Amino acid sequence: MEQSVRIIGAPTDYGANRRGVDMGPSAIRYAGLAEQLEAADVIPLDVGDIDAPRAEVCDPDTTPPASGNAKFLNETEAVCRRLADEVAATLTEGHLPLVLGGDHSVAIGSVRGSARDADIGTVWFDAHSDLNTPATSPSGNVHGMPLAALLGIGAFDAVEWANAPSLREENLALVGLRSVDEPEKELIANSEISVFTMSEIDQRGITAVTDDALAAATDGVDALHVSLDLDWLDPGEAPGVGTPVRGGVSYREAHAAMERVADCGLLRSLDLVEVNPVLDESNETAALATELAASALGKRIL
Ligand code: Z70
Ligand code: MN
Ligand code: MN
Ligand code: MN
Repeated sequence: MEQSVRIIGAPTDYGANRRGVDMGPSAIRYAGLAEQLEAADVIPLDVGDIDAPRAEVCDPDTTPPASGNAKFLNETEAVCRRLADEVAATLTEGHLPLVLGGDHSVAIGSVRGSARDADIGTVWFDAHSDLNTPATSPSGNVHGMPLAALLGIGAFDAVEWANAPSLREENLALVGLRSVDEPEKELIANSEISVFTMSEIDQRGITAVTDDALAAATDGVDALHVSLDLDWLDPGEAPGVGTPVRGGVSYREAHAAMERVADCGLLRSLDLVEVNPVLDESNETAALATELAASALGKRIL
């Protein structure tokens, strides 16, 4: 039976410090997502975008978390609740959810939705570790916090809408790190999270590193969620992202990693986030996102 993929747009930008990632879903569709998925022999279904409020009509101040700063947290909660329901319903109906961000805070919803009826592991392809809490965040931007939210760290302890209680640190792997804040380093050192920096990719190669990340994430679970922040790639390949960081993976490394994701055979749900068409060149970052989704879903050269 052919795999069907349901495209779910989550057009948020208030989790990031730059405007424009709310246009990610449109840009990724316009770049030819449906055609790329067909080339991967999957059936594309599109439910459009979930409701997300415009930043202009929102108040960045939220009911303060226990301590610290988390801008637009009320809006983030509303969108992530909707997205988790949509992702869970998509899986119940037998389709693979493909979530288009939006800023990376939407992954709180997609991971929670994917984890609702299965034990999952997660591989996070990102320049950043996204493990800040409202108390440690240098920016107050929630797109730097989704993993702390899902793991229930700091002010996110026992916050029902944000936590994925079945996601174990041991089944979380971060790949491609090169911008990690000091409190995040400390948190990682005291955790069971598997981390693979750009240095390790340089030394061991993308295939060996990705295979180790997949092995850790899928050990003892049923299925895999992959969250792909396009700032994982080098800005030379992917200029259209909210927070470019030099020294990222190349076009070929990114495809090689996504091909390993497909080969592992356990992919349950996928995010493509942080595409910023305002900063892009001829929509090339969105186009790259469609290609990488196709590779993760099994598209091959021959
Ligand atoms: C920084 C913070 C971040 C994405 C930037 C940056 C986090 N660690 N995440 N871009 N996708 O503000 O927490
Ligand atoms: Mn991120
Ligand atoms: Mn279980
Ligand atoms: Mn990032």
